[in-house]
Amino acid sequence: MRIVFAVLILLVGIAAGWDPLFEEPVLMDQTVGGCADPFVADWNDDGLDDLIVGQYAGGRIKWFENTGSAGNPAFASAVVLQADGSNISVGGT
Ligand SMILES: [Ca+2]
Repeated sequence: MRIVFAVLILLVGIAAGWDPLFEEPVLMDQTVGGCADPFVADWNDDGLDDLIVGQYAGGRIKWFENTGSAGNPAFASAVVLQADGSNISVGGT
């Protein structure tokens, strides 16, 4: 079953010790599977933080490349991450 994520908020933190400061949230209109678990990481090592989203439904991990900038992120459509030519599965339903 697919669940449409109407809003996904990306918090870009600027850490100052244990007192983080957050930028304005970025709203996304993307479709991911149920029980999504987003994580921010620079997956392709281009200096821009991307979104890595694990999902329970289907057990897939999706990469949303940041095609914008650090201060104004925009995200490409999802790419299902693979290893050895097969979709990575982390279990789930
Ligand atoms: Ca990146």
